[in-house]
Amino acid sequence: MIKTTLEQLAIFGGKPAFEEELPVGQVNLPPWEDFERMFSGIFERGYYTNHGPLVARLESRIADTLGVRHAICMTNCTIALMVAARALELRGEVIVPAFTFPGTVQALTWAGLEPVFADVDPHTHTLSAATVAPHIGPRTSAVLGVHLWGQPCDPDQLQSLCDESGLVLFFDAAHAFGCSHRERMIGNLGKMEAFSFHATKIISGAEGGCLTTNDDELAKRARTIRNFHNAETFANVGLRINGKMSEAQAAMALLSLDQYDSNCKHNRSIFDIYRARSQDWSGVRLRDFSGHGTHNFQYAVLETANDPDAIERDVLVELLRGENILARRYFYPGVHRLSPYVESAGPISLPVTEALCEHTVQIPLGPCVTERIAHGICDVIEFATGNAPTINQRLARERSGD
Ligand code: T4K
Repeated sequence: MIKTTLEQLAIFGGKPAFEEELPVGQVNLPPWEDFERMFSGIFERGYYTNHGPLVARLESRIADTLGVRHAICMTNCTIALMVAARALELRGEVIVPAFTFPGTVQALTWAGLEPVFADVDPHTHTLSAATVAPHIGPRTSAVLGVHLWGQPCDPDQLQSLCDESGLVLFFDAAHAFGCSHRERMIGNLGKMEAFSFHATKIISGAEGGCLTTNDDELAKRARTIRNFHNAETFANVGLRINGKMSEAQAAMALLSLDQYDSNCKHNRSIFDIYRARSQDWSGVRLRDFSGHGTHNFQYAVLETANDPDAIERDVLVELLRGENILARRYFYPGVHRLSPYVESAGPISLPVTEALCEHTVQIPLGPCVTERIAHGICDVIEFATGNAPTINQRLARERSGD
């Protein structure tokens, strides 16, 4: 039912627009028969982890898909980033955005490095050469860019800056499987890139991740660090860890790769509905990923306007969640505002990051969103944006108890 009065909104006592909760995140599952077939193979072989045949197959398929020399599967993207930092022999400070998932920065800290936060570009939401340059100092060893929402993080300009300054450039590509920078697939940029195969990503191993590189020596180092066991030693690396992917994770990720094209196609069709309908929303803008290169369309990201007549971001999130549309404030707060960084970073000025943390919201996009549901979500947003001042005021009044 299309809402026509404030009272019909669930936050004001109405019936939620959807009976089932609609999560953000992909949460694609393979058909049960395929899952059974894959897992019965694992049971028959009785070989569950330690670089088994499914992990080997997955690495080769990822390398082929991305056109990269090496794909090294890991237990998740956070561990992959830690392994990358050790394989690259980084020291001292690494420049990183605060507008990202905490895992990006935590990986650096666990690798014994000092993250230095740089602001992001307001148009791309990613680091740029201009935002990074002022933070380069004598202790800087690298820049870790994040291909946020699957958009390439200024690879050409950042690479030139890092080459001039003698810095290593590597990327967190957790969001970017199947995305490209013009003709070049992400996975081939910088020295190394780290992907996530978490359940909420376009390729899911339930948990999982991988590193990619075109550098043979780095690949050997990463493969060695990934396994604490002497049996898998390809390079002299010092400290090692258990970052191995299990056969169960690889089975899920292989099935997910089989579904990649159809999942992207579905994402694109829903994204197109959001894009068309968002033209009628005032004070809320959908980030458009349909510009350059290929894209996986796994996220739908809205930005609310900094305008008293526009719907406030937190009001929009509360309102949507009331309707069982589980919108999320990704990413809030910035990592610089989280422990342990908030205590150690000192005064820090990241005005674009701060603004984005106050104005971005993710809405559902994945297998649970059919075309009908997408239109239903748009109807709610259209009503909210069209009645923003009254909704803002009524909520403020109710909160103050007047
Ligand atoms: N770098 C970046 C830029 C990242 O975004 C991430 C992770 C990483 C690095 C680290 O990658 P990994 O080390 O995880 O491989 C979720 C994911 O846990 C996380 O992987 C992801 N990014 C982040 C953006 O989202 P949470 O803590 O917000 O997840 P959660 O449990 O609240 O789930 C989100 C929504 O999905 C909820 O509405 C529930 C739904 N959901 C979730 C799971 C796990 C399901 O419906 N089914 C599920 O199985 O972080």
